[in-house]
Amino acid sequence: MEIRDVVLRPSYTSRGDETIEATVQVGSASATVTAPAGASTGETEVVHLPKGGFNTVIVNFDKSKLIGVDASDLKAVYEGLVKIGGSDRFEKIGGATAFSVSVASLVAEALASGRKIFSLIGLEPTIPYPLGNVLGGGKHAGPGSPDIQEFLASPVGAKNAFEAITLNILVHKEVRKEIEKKDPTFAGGKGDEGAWAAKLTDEEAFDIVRRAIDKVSKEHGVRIIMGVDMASSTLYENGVYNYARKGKKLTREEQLSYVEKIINDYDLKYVEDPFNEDDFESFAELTRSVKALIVGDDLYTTNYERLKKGAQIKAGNGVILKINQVGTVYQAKLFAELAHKNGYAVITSHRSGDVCEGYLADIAVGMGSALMKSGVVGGERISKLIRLARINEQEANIPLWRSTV
Ligand code: 2PG
Ligand code: MG
Repeated sequence: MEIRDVVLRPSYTSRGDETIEATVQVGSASATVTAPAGASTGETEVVHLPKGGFNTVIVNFDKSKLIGVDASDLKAVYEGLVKIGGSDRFEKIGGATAFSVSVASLVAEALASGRKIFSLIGLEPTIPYPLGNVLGGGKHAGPGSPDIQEFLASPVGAKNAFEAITLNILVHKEVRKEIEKKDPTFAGGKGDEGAWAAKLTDEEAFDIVRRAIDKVSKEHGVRIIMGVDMASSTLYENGVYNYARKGKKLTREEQLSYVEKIINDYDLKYVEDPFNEDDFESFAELTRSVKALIVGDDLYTTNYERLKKGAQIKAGNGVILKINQVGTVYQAKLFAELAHKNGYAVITSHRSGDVCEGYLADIAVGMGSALMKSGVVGGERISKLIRLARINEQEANIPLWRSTV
C-alpha cells in the first residue's frame, strides 16, 4: 500500500544519544519507530546523524520522494531514502533516519494489510535464541571493568523463547551473586546494555560468568552456551591489541593464540569481533581452527560488499545484522540473504543505546536469525525479548534455530 505521510521528530536513546523518531502513514494505518545508536561503531558503518544533529535532518527532510511509494516494496522505500539522503550512505540524513523511516514503513504496511511484519521481509523465518550480555567492559562500562566488551549467554537448549529469556535472567542474577562473593563492596553498577559493570580483570570475569552459566544450566537441565564480544577494533592501536586495563599488548599472532586459549579454557561457543575490523585473514584462520561461532560485527557492518569479500575466504561463520549500520531493511535483507547462501549464521542485534520498541524481534524472525542479541534486563531490552516470546507463542509453524555449535 502507498505511503501517505512521513513525519520526523527528535528523540533520544536509552543512553541519551540524539536520534530520530519517524511516523509513517500507510493506507489508514500508521506506525512510529525510533532508531537506536551504537558506541563501539565500525569504521564502515553509515553515519548515525549528520552534522547539525536531529534538528538539521528534520528541517531538510524532503518527504515528497516517499509519498506514493509502495511500502510493501522494500527496494522502493530504500530508493526513496537514497534520493533524500544523497547516496546509499545517507550522508544528508544519517543511518538513524533511514532506519526509522524504513522500519516504520514496514510496520505500517503490516498494520494496513493485516500481514505479519516478519513475513514482509520475504526470507525463510526462524525463531532465534536470545543472546544476552550479562557482564560488561570496554566501551560500555567504566574504568576498572574488563577490557573485553561483553560476556554473553544463550540458552540454546531451551524449549522455547520464553524459557530461554527466563534462563538468561537467572544467569544475570547469578552473575551478580558471584561478583558480590569476589567484591562485597560491589554497588550493583551496570553498563549501557544492563550488563553488570564491576572492577574485574578479564580472567575473573570469565570465571564468574562460567560458574553462573554452569549453575543455572545444571539446575534447569538446559544447555546454555557462553560467548564474548571482544569488540577488538576498540582495542587495536598501532598494529597491536592494547589490553589497557590488564597492561598488556598483543601482536596479531599473540591475539590469535589468546583467543584460541580462551575458547578452549572457558568453552566459548560464540566469539564476536576477535580481531580488528580489516583483518579478514585472521577471522578465517580462527574459523578453521575452532568449533564455535566466529562472528563479524565491525568486520562486516551489515555491508553486502564486505560480506562478499569475507565469504570468499570463509572469514567467520556468523554475521551481526544491525539495520542502522547500513540504513534500511532492504539492504539488511540482501546482506542476510547472502549470509544464508554462504552458510553463515545471522545474529540480529540491538545497539548499546536503544529504545523501548520491540520490533527487533520481528526483524530477527524475518531475517531467519539464529540468535537475537538484545541484552537481558532494562526496559529497552525486555521489550524486544518479550516480543520475541509472543511471536514464538503465536507462530507454532516457525522453527526455533537448531544450534550448530
Ligand atoms: C556491539 C554492540 C551491541 P554498540 O558491539 O555488538 O552490543 O554495541 O551498539 O555499541 O556497537
Ligand atoms: Mg559487537
